[in-house]
Order: sequence, then structure tokens, then C-alpha cells
Amino acid sequence: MRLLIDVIQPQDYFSSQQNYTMKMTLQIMAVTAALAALPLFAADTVTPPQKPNVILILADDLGFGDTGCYGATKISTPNIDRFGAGGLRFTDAHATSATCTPSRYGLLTGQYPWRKNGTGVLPGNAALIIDPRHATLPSILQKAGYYTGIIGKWHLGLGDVGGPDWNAEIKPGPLEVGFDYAFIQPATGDRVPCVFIENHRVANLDPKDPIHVSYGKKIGNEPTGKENPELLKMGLSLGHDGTIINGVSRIGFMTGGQSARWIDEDKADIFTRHCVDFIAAHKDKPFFLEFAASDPHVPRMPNKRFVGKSGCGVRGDAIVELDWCVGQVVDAVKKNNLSSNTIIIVTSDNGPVVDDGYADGAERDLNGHTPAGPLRGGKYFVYEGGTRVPFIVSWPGRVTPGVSDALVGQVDLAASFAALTGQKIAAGDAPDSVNVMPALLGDTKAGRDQLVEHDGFRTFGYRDGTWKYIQPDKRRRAEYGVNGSLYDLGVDLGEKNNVIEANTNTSQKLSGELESVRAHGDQPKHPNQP
Ligand code: NG6
Ligand code: CA
Repeated sequence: MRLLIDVIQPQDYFSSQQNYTMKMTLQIMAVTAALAALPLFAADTVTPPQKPNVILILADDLGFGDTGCYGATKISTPNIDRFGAGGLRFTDAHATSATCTPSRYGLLTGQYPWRKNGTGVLPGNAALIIDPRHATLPSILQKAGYYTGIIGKWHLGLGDVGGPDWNAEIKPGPLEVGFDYAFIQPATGDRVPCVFIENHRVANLDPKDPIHVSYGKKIGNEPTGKENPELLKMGLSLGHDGTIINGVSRIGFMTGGQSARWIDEDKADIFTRHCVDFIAAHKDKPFFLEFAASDPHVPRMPNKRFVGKSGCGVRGDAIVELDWCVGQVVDAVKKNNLSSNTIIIVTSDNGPVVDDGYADGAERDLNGHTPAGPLRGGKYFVYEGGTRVPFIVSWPGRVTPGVSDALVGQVDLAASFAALTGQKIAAGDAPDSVNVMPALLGDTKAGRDQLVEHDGFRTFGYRDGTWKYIQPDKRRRAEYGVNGSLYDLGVDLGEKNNVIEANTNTSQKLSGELESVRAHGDQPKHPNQP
């Protein structure tokens, strides 16, 4: 598989990272500011908890360099750029892993996904992997009095061991881990079953045409990409040769459910309409909405309104579609007069990939666009391009627009929103989540001091200040080095110059800390942590 490993020089907007001395000075100032802000967010806060609405827009495979406000010049993203100009734009925010399932697991649970077996990219018929006994970001907000909903991609499994019966009640799922409402695609756009689930049921299912799904042997008589490639409207570059749905073959096989099958070109519209309706319906009570958009993940099949609009091929067009979705949601917040009482976060579940298994011309048509911007690697990699994602926080009237270089993780959202809304997190819940709310609100420039990075499979990276250590991986020696890698991101954001041999003390220190966090979870405490 061809994956994007593009490296270009850091751009102007990163000048503060290039200047190590200035950065250190800023960090010292920031720590001072963080300490000053501490009482606001300490466990028994004197400030009354606040209950703004929270909307989390989580794109799928959107890269650090994919939008105008993060430096893209070839693709136009006016809605995200306008939103970014009115918010706090983070330059060092991370998904927990460089693939979807572990990333979303970490975001929702506040636990690093690699602490738990079975959190890799899931097939579409996998059982739920979140333990309903533990607190999650939505359950924390639910306890704080929020109405909570998820619209879009799930990909965290459904049902008990053995997976769901698609023709009966589908649970446990989102509703058992903290959401009051769910309208989801079960896994990825390229995995069967290609149907939406509303709460506990497949939407629009005709009981006389039951759904069956297999990730092993072929089931049913419908054509597959392997046997009938002449029927495909989009060819394959790797895998994806199961049942053909809407002219595109998927991973896995399905039969039945004809009336419930989605049309890929309408998915963004349908999710967006559900979000807009959700906002209007719940405007009188605090709500939490996760809009898990499915762009620009494969199969990239934007609505015809967006085809050819980016000038950068189908992946660019899918980003233009995503930009429209963001604009619609932000508009809905405005139209309902909720702007000053709503935090909106726009981010992505992992870094970008160009060829992800379909022959959709995405690489050929890039037209000079660099999805990861100045970063190395992308989806599936532990380089910064894998987990460092766009992350913009807006709360008009409360968050001052600007740029923040604070190191924050999506794994921190659980503890951060617990702190904002005055919720206590029980021992054992959200164990890796740090309260970085002061950084998210722009009250301090200091985020975390350390962060574990993960490629979604088995390779780990560790961030400490400007240092980035990558563990050696026997199967990836060519990329990560026989003894691993060490980069000083302060001067080498693009991870071009592995300085591990000249800095063995530093690499040993970071490697020791990483092992300790992995083994015991005893992550060094951050001053903001309750
Ligand atoms: C891979 C798929 C890829 C994508 C990914 C999950 C192949 C060859 N590749 O196995 O297309 O679906 O899984 O993406 O089948 S993610 O964003 O949900 O992690
Ligand atoms: Ca993804």
C-alpha cells in the first residue's frame, strides 16, 4: 500500500516552535500562568461549574495540513477557516492513536487504548469494546445534566461477545456508554453493514429482508469486488473486495437490508441534517453532540455538489464536503442563538492517508497539496503526522481567538470536561486523562508535559517537552531505526534528523518514562491534574 510520508519544512506559523529559547521562556511563563489558574479548576472548585453546550466535530482521517487555517493553500476550506479565525487553534493536539478505533476509544474513555486488548481497527461485526461500567466523556456530561448524542461514525463495536444481531435490538452500544441518542454508521464507510443505526435498531429495515454479515466466508449471492470488478464504479488498490454496495465493494460480506442501505453520496447530508435537527431540538437544555463525520475517509464519494470543487481530486472534494458540514453546524448554533453558550471543537481521529485501498486517483490528483502539512507520516504512523491533528476550540466571548502551542490529547477531554462541569471522576475511570481545560480555554499556554503516542498497532512514541522518542520496532527498522529514534521537534518538526546516537541519556530517560507509563500508568502528574 502506498502511504503518504511527505516531509516539508515547517512553515512560518510555526516560528515559535523553531525558536527553542523563546519556547522555553514561554513554557516557564506558561507554567506560572497555569499555577495561577489552578484554583479555578482544582477538584473542589470555588467557581461554580459551567454548563455550556459542547459540540465535538470529529473528522475521519483529516490531516494536520488539510485545511486553510492550518496552512493548506490548494484546497479551500472557508467555513473551517472562518471558524478557526474565531477560535483557539492548537498546533500540538493529538489523537491517542494513528487509527480510528483506538483513537476513538481513547477519546471517549480517557484511557490509552493500548492498555486494553482488542482496541485495534475493528471489523464491522465486532462486539462493543467500551466497558459500560466505566465513566466516559458522554456519561460524565450526562451526569452533569447534559442531553448527549452521537451522530456519525462509531467503530467501537456493538452488542455483546459475538457481535450484534442486526435484526433485533442492537445493544450494548452508544446508549449504554453515556449517549442518550445515537444515529450512527456502525464501523467505517468501507466496512459492511452499510446501514445506519438509530438508537438500538437499524434504520429503515424491512423485517422481511433481514441483514446478515460475515467477515469470514462469503455469504449470499450478491456480486463482490473480487468476482465482478467490472461492476465497480471505483476500483481497488488493496483489499476491499467483498460485497458490492452502491457500486463500491467493501470489506466483508452482507446480505439483506436493501431498504436500509445507505447511499454514500448522501451520507454527509444525512448526518448534517441530523446534527442541525439535534441542535434545534435540544437548545433549551445543555447538550453534548459528537458529530463524527465520515469525510475524508474512504470510500471518498462526496455528493455531486462537491465533485471537482477542490481542484485536488476526490480526497480534496471530500474535504470541501466536510467543510460544508462544519459550516452548517456552526450556522445552526448561531441560528438558535446558542453561540455564546456553546463550545465547539473541530478535530480529527487520526492523520491523513492518500491511498487507503481504493483506486480513486487521490494520489494522482493531489496537485501539490500536502495533507500532513509540515509533519512526517500520517495515518498508521507514530510520526507526528499520525496523531497530531487539527484541533480548534471556539467559545465566543470566553475563548480568545488565537493560536496555542500547548501539548494536549483527545484523551484529556474526559477529565477536562469533568472539571469544567464540576464532575468528579471515580478512581479507575479515565486513568490517562489530564485536565487541560485551562489550556483549551486559552487561560494558560501550558498543556501536558508528556504524552504517549501510538501508531494504532504496536509502535510507541513519547513526547517530553520538545523531545520526541520513538521506540525501536523490529518490523519497522527502516522507518524508526534499529535503536529507535529521537527528534528535537523544537528545531526539527518534520522528524528528519534522528539524533538518538548523540543523545543517549535523553533517549534512555524518555524510554524509561515511556516504559513506566506503559507498565504502571504512573504518568507524571501535571500541575493541572486534580
Ligand atoms: C484498513 C483499510 C482502510 C481503512 C482502515 C481503517 C484495507 C486495505 N484498508 O484495514 O481502508 O478502512 O482499515 O481506517 O482494507 S480507520 O480510520 O477506521 O482507522
Ligand atoms: Ca480515521
